[in-house]
Order: sequence, then C-alpha cells, then structure tokens
Amino acid sequence: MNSPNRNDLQPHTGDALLIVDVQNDFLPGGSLAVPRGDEVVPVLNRYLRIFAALPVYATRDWHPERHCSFRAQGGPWPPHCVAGTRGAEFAAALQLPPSAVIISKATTVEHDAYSGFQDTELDSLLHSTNIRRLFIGGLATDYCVLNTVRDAVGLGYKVLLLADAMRAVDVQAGDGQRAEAEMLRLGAQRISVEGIAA
Ligand code: VGL
Ligand code: ZN
Repeated sequence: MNSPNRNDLQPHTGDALLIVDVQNDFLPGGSLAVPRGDEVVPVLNRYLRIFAALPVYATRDWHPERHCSFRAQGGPWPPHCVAGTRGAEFAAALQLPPSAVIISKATTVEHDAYSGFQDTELDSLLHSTNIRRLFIGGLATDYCVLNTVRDAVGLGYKVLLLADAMRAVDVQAGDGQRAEAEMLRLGAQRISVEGIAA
C-alpha cells in the first residue's frame, strides 16, 4: 500500500524534513536548469509551514571550480553550483528556517555525489538526534533525490516522498517517472501536500 493513512503523517519525534538541492543553478535560468524546477519552491514552503515543528535538513551541491562532473573535465554536466557563487545559493524564495542544517556535498574536485549521504555527516547527524523518518523533496527527482532516497532506505530510514515537490532533469524522457517508480519499489511512500493539509 503506497498511501499511508493520514494519522501516520502527523509529524512526531523522530521525523525530519530533508530538502534536496533547491539551488539557483537548478532553477529556470540556472546553468543546469531542471524544467519547472521553480515549481517545487511554493510547495516546499507549504510543507515547511505544515511541518514547522520538525527539524529541517537542506542539502546543497557545492562543487569546486573544475569539478570532475563538469564537461571541461570530461563529466556529463555544464558547470553548476560552484561553492560560493550565486548559482549555488538556495532559491531566494525558499523559506528555510534559521535552524535548518545545511549539508554540502560533492565538495572535492575528484568525486561527485548525488546522494546527500555520500561523504557527508548527514547520517550521523540524523542518528545523533534519533531521526528515523524522512520527508524528502527537491531537485532533481532522477539524480540527487533518487540517490538520497536510495541511501536513506538502505540506511534504515522510513521515507515519505514529497511527490508534488520534486522535478526531474529528464535527460531521457521518462527518467523522472522511472526514478519515482524505483523509489516506491525500494519502499518509499508518496504523499502530496493536498493529502495532508486537508
Ligand atoms: C544534480 C546533476 C548534477 C542534482 C546535481 O542535484 O540532482 N544533478 N549535480
Ligand atoms: Zn552537481
């Protein structure tokens, strides 16, 4: 059953919101724009209000110049999310609380990381605060959201996908849909803001 009962959705101790890579370079006008990526922002703001009691974690792609994932270095992507640049900043309209914990990833020249758990403190931070269930949304469905969800499930977290607050790059048509199907197959459950705000 993929739609959890509404009572399961009441935030409780042990829950956190995990917002993946909602950064200017992934929005329309950015250097690696995700189609309609900006649409996740108002929806995430609604989740942030509904779940105002929960701890918030926000990952960001935080690459050095000449990162291995950039085309000039033989990687698949245009330069994006270079640490300290405007493109790497979180979307200005995203209402992250001051208490949000920021997790920077793929920060060295020689490694890429699509998952917020890869070479970061995220798992140990969540562990040390007894978080066991994650509400996950952001960008992009078929890369960093997919890989973050895969690691989260593998590490034993229960995952609720904020299905209306994620968008895909869709290098190949259907990548986003396949990524979502894969996340559900792994055991994540999908929710929407309409399903909990009623
Ligand atoms: C991402 C491509 C390259 C993402 C990051 O955040 O999904 N995609 N780097
Ligand atoms: Zn990247």
